[in-house]
Amino acid sequence: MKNFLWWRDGVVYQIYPRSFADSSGSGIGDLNGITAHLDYLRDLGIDALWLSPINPSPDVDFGYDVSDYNGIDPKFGSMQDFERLVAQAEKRGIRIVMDLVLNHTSDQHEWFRQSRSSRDNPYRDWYMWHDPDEHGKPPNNWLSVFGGKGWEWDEGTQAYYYHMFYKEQPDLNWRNPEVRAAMLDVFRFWADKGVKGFRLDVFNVYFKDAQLRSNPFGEIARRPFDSQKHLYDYDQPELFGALADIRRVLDEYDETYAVGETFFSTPEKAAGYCGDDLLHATFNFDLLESRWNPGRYARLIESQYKTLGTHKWPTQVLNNHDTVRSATRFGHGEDDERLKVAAALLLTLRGTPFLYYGEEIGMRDIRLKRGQILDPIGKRYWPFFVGRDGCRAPMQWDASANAGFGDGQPWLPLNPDYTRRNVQNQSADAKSLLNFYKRLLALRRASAALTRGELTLLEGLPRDVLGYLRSAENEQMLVLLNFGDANQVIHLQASSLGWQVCLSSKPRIAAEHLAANITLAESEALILTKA
Ligand code: ISL
Repeated sequence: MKNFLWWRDGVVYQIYPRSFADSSGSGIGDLNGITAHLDYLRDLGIDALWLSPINPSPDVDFGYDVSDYNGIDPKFGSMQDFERLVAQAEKRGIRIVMDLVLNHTSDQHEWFRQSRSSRDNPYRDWYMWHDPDEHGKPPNNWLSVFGGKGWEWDEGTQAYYYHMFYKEQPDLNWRNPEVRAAMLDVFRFWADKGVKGFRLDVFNVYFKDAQLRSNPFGEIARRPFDSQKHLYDYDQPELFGALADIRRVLDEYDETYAVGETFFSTPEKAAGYCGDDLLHATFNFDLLESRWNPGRYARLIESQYKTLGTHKWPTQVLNNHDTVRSATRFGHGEDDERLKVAAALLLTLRGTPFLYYGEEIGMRDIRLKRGQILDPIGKRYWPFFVGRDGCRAPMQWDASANAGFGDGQPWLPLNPDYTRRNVQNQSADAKSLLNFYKRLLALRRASAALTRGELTLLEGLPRDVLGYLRSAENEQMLVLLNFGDANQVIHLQASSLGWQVCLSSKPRIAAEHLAANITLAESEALILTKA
């Protein structure tokens, strides 16, 4: 395809490094494990790997509490291992996207150790410190989104510091120019190593209300631990300047991308953070949060278009490391047919698709007993919320001991279905979900229409069917997705005859010409092209 722009036309695959492949026998996945599987990823047909954080971390939040932005955690390997991964990936046309967690550091980061050591330490103002009021109380009522109070009392210096997440994750003071300069250096450090993209963890909460106003209570809790309406602890105007600074640094490098994770924001605000001098894109969790309902998806597609316009580029996500896997949400028992429809949706919509390791083989969440839970929010809020371990189980490579993940006892239990559901089995089975992903990815890669084409929803389809046209550069693709469990007859307008089969999740003859009436099988994903 001409003018291939990786972050627009390509596909990103998220790896949770602890869980992908363990080369050392420690029970924890590592960088050399990833490097060893690069051929698999190339053959799958992806363009970039987003690695959940690999910086040194005490792992209170499994890497999302960073104690050194410019290092590699020894449990994942060395800087040489990382450099080798970047080089080996590049050889296979795969770029590396780093996850930067810049809203907060670990309380073990040297900056915070300094900051809390005394009130006149040069790093004091790098974090959000506040004196107690005359009753000894913190400045406002802000809660941590992981439960409990947001302000933590520091005995040593007799002051509070703010943490939006765990108390071991103190928030940085982004209003301090030294902090901003240090953050820009982090981008430079990794871009100089050949990293081609950055995923910015909760970037829209970097700045909080300058007046530290209290948040209103009374919202219906999204989870048992969040009863506050977050009004003043995110989406502040200063953010735009900080994003523009970041973009200027990225633009000093070749095709270097930034995708931001918004938190508690609106799609309109998320779109406002994208632009030629801001972020390239922000995550859209519409698909991930939606029910299995074609009408709902149609409305989401329309509203994405409306909020982003033609210039800003969408992202499409069905899975990540914080959410119950799509196979668990949508799968019918062991059957993967619906997951093929979901895959076709993800990979034929307008926008950059993000896959999550194991999605391509339909990995289901693991179910843990209370005593096995490792995610602190799961431990704290069980049984109302069991935490996020379920979607973080070791990758299922084959049917051998530990599913081929590694020799050591894996840090989280394997899904017992690994003896059947694994990469090796699915590679050998032409009808598997894995082979469907591969065919879809190959088709998408070769098609300007499926990547950068315009999207037009089809009207007048049966209620269970979602259909849309993608068109670009004299190429047209028609996507028909049957979300239901019964056959559906689709009547194509006479003017749009001449379609032939390009790809189907059901047995069909490739290049078969279709008549005006097409019968879609139950849970069929069908992609047609103009002959
Ligand atoms: O995982 C969640 C709760 O179930 C989300 O609300 C999550 O806290 C939110 O999407 C922000 O997530 C990001 O930042 C967190 C980290 O724990 C998540 O893993 C990360 O994706 C704090 O750094």
